[in-house]
Amino acid sequence: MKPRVLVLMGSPSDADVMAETVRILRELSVPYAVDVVSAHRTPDQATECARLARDAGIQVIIAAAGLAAHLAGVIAANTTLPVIGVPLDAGPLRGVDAALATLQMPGGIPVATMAIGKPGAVNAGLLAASILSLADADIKVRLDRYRDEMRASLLDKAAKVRATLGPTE
Ligand code: RP5
Repeated sequence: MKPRVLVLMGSPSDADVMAETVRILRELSVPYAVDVVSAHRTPDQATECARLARDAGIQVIIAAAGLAAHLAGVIAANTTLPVIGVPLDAGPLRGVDAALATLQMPGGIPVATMAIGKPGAVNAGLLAASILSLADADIKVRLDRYRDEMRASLLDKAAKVRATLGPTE
């Protein structure tokens, strides 16, 4: 199947966290491709990746980076596809640097910025699927099922917490 979501990260050191995005896309059967491109170290590859994506059939790009995280912004500057940014915790500022760099885009070039780190990586996969679900009923069904299972799992765990920690009769 042709990839519909392109998952980019700024360094191989981002792969462990971005495995969470891939896990979600696999769970929802969304075809994806992965690459490592850097706004700073391989700027030509990053630009080319963004410029070729739409004609390659990509519908959403996820771009994750840490530190002075310009990857999502550079990608968004070179395509009008939706770009989801994931700021990563890669240094002493614990990802706040990357969050601000990814989030504070000037008007005209949007980046949908997720939370720092793993929760953001998970949500990037879900948001990409959600965008695709606008025109894909099968993905919508799988997203609804994901929510139902999450709700059921939490209700089950809540019942166990009540049983373990709740007041005695
Ligand atoms: C960013 O710098 C990458 O996205 C990574 O999060 C961070 C550190 O990269 P490495 O020095 O580990 O390659 O560009």
